[in-house]
Amino acid sequence: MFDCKLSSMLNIEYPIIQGGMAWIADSSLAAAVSNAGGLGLIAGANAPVEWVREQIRKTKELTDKPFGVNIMLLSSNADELAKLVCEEGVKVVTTGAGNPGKYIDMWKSHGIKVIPVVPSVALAIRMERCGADAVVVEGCEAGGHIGELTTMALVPQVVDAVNIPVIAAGGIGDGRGVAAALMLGAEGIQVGTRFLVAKECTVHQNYKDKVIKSKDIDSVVTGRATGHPVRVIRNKLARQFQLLEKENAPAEKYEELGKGALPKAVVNGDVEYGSVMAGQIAGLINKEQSCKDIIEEMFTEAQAIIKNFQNRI
Ligand code: TUI
Repeated sequence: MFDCKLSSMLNIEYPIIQGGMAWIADSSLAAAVSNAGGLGLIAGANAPVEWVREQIRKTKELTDKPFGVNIMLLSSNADELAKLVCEEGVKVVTTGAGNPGKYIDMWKSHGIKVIPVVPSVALAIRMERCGADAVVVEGCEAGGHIGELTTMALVPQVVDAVNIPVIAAGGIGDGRGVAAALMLGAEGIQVGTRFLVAKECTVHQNYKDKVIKSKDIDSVVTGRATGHPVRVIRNKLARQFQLLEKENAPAEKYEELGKGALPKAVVNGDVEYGSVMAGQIAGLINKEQSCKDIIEEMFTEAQAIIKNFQNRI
């Protein structure tokens, strides 16, 4: 239906890839997104290598469609995960929170499609020169670790600067977002926050409810002072981070407060003292749905919007 370079490159039906949400994106979510015609991803994040290997193998049992692994480059075992995806025959790797340049040749030699997430034009150009197959251009509307620029401003600038396909991310939660991203010149989209509330997403129910209840202004960015800004839904933990920022506290204080905060919310369901990473589009999301319903709804809406505009011009 959406005939584009990205769908043919990745051998998927819809040009949508799932965000590699740390502690959340496991085989259940990845396989459901892939079975629905998108590209599902397993989050490497800080997980033990053997857990990631098991998730890759489980995903292969749950789907015969392509899927990928996201490698978060701030994680201490990024080197091991970079090798693991080669050993396990993973077809696609996305990366976040850093420059994956040193791994690209190894991944390419194993036939892996490499899609770094970039927050700037400069890094997109560097990634293209290093052999990346596409880039995810992520605006600061996204949840989790973010850059400075918005999706609206960044996507067209990267589209003008590179020849590889651009995948827009950050603030995309429905068909209007899909259509807008395509208008900006993107070949596809990456979605995180809406998949948080997917039926197949195994995040704690309290986390899903927090996303569903949140309104437009309920996300905040913490950690700017440490150079690692992270967008989360506001709660008691976010307020404690904001107080540290006001006091100009040393980096160790942030580390102490942030330690284990993501699993506290994801696994234990403590959405007051845990870190509830989600994007600004959370305010638009109001129900749990299957991945299939989410993807089909988004693309049916986008197609109707685009057709409607074609009739008006
Ligand atoms: O990576 C993400 N989002 C994430 S990772 C994550 S896990 C985490 N937990 C606690 C603290 C920090 C992270 C949660 N959310 N998105 C992709 C992304 N990558 N956004 C921004 C960037 C990025 C930033 C700088 C990519 C490259 C980069 O390069 C800097 C350089 O070295 O040139």
